[in-house]
Amino acid sequence: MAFKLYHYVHCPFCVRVRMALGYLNIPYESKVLRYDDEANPKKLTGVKMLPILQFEGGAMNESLDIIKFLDKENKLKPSDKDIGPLLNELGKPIHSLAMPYWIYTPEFDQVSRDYFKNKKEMKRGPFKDLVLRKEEFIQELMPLLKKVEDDLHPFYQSASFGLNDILLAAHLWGLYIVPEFQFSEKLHTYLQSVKNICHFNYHQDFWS
Ligand SMILES: N[C@@H](CCC(=O)N[C@@H](CS)C(=O)NCC(=O)O)C(=O)O
Repeated sequence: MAFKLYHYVHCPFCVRVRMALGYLNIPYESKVLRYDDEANPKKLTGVKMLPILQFEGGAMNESLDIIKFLDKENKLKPSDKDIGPLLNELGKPIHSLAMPYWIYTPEFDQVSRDYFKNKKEMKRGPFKDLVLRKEEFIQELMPLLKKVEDDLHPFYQSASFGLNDILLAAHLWGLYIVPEFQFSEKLHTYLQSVKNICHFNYHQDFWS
């Protein structure tokens, strides 16, 4: 079956699908959409939300549903523990730190940057204030990251790699773009091992 993945490079929900595709060794066509492109996602699934997986005869969104659909042999066994609440907690400071930098990567031009900024500033406030508040977000993040670190054995709450590692790594990945933030050696090593296991290359679509 031929797969096409519509995604945003920065988006953690898209990154998790890219990681799963890599882990499962499933070839796919990568299609990075402009953030201000409303028409194409709506044409595919009716909503402006990525990631979208397109296949013969259909298209679907929701990253977890996509991964479940792709993982026919159940290689990525989910753990009993729902990591969703932790990801929500992490997402708040991570995204406030990362968003002002994401918009200056080659994924964006002035039009898509303004679209993203206007949309996100409605919820989070002006990006220039987010940048000024970076220490506050880093302080909020540190205890959460310590908790994550204490739970690496060497994978998240487990001796073996699983779906939760993909979900966690995809969320944490955003921090690599923040110049004032540095991962501990343990977390960096963990993220790099997830990257290798998933044959993940964050930048591949920027430079191809
Ligand atoms: N529950 C969805 C969430 C996906 C999501 O929030 N995608 C964001 C990008 S990170 C999006 O498409 N936002 C469109 C917009 O805000 O315009 C999933 O897991 O796939």
